[in-house]
Amino acid sequence: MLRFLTAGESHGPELVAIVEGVPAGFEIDHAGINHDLSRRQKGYGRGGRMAIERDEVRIVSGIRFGRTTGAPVTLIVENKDFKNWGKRMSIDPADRAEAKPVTRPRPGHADLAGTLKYNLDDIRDVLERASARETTARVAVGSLARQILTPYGIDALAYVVAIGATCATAPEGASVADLRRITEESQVRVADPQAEQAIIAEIDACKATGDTLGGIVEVVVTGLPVGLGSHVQWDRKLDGRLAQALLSVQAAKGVEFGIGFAAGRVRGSTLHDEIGYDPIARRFTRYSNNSGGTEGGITTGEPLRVRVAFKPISTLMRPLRSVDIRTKAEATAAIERSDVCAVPAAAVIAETVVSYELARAFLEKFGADSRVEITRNYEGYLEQLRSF
Ligand code: EPS
Repeated sequence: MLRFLTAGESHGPELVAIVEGVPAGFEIDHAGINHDLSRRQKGYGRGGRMAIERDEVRIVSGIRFGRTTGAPVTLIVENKDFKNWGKRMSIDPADRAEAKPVTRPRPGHADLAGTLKYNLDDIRDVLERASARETTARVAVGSLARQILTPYGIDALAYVVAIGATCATAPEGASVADLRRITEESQVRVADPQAEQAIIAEIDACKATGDTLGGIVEVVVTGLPVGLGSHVQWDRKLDGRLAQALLSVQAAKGVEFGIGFAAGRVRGSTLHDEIGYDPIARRFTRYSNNSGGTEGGITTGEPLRVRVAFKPISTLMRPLRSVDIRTKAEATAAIERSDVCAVPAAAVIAETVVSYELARAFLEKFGADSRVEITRNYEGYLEQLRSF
């Protein structure tokens, strides 16, 4: 079973992930993980932190000579900003006086609920771990997981489809390769140059007024076989698992598959993806993909299409009303250095989070201890489908 945990604070020395259940024999391209980490750092609208960091992963276990050994893989990303924090993130009780406590919770962040729940007297104890900086570790894990799927032709791509009130529309008939090329060059990861200009102008306007912006990203995954996930038990349904994974990303507020919430407003005859059969490829086909690639919690073999809505970042440079947790007096929320808009980065996070969850489902279906064994299982299954 593939599983992982992350640890680390936003301004602590480093972020760490331990991934267990990685089978042996997969070639891991270290530079590929660093590439995804650098993609996560990009995007118009990010704050000062990204100028300080140059996220690079150090792999300290589970890989020898570029190949997985089957042992747990430990991934470490250093926080370069740690050195600027002096003793404020120290573990030594003698350094407590060095840190001025944060006492004015930001509406929208984990600040207040986390501080009350854990009975803390400094909101920093919550915000350091709740920060979206943690996604650095998750992107490293998802990027590693992506490299388990790549040899089987499974490919995930995410891009931005809306920021604030501006929707970005991809060119009609664009292939995934086209979308990758166009969105990778875009400053806000959209496939629509006109929308890009409007979004940049809106980010500038928000920055000028001390405000922030959210948006929507779309993840598309091609090359999936029919049959990942299962209808037989609630916690094995793939769409449910993907939704949980995606909603656990900081600032995520909603997930929809295929036509999503619109499915509740149309008739069944319009919605459901009619079935055909291609006798040459010896596979079942669909006339549409409104489901977004899952039925009954199982992949249909059509591309997976999932959208995630992200709320605007909760640190506002023109802060909202709050209350000081010590004095209970009305106050404005604390200001942490932050981003105006991190939705382009959220797309990369969603892409890698989905890759991880799909790799987990893939290994559940075909899983074994080595790549050779997995490939044999996978190819045998494809042949079984063809001769069905
Ligand atoms: C982030 C690092 C953080 C923030 C942001 C995401 O760095 P810092 O707090 O030092 O500026 O830029 O985190 C948040 C928006 C948040 O609310 O926690 C990153 O690496 O992505």
